[in-house]
Amino acid sequence: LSNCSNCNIACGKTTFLEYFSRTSSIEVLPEPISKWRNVRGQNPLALMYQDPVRWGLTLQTYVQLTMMERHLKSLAGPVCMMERSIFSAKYIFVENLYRSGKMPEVDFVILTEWFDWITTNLHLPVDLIVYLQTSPEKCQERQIQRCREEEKVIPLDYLRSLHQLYEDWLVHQSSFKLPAPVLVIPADQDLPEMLRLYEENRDKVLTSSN
Ligand code: DCP
Repeated sequence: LSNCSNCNIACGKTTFLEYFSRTSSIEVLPEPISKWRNVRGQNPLALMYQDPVRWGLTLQTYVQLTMMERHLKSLAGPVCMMERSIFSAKYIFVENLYRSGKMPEVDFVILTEWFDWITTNLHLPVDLIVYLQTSPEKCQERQIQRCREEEKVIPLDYLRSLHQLYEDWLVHQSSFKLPAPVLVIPADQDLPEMLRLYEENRDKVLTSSN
């Protein structure tokens, strides 16, 4: 059974997953970002940030494929956690490109056809969504600190739009259908406080997927 940790860019998903993989016996499937940065020598993540109108469809098609693979893999183990999901890829990142005028309608429609086919014809169950709720300002701070080359061009407004889409989907529950119940963990605090909060939520995080 599977859990998805979800949040804005650089909110601390990796720390969250590392914590639970270190302190419990669950299987963790990290976000396949290394593939998005290098698929047979190509870097669609960098291309998307350089020119989203031209390369948004390219990256998001590949994200959708790698996420689908992860969901199918998550069915193999007893308890499994993954970073993001095929749902957040579509409802947050693709939606944001489209709404901000950076994805042509025809690209959006084709991705939607693929997404609808996949989610209708394949069984991709999710048991719990863990939302690490961070302010866009905090995400920017963490993103600048980690200094990933492709992300140097991300403006605060981009993080704000993603944040709004996340809030509408997971907190107000007013936009898209939820594939699972949501556990919200506030995540603006520093590391020791975050680890304390993870521990406090341990049972909720682990038992909902048992
Ligand atoms: N991305 C995207 N479209 C998606 C999913 C992700 O454009 N459908 C981008 C956003 C980031 C990069 O991929 O630039 C990796 O995502 P995160 O930064 O959220 O992943 P991290 O591993 O860095 O997460 P965290 O910092 O929370 O540990």
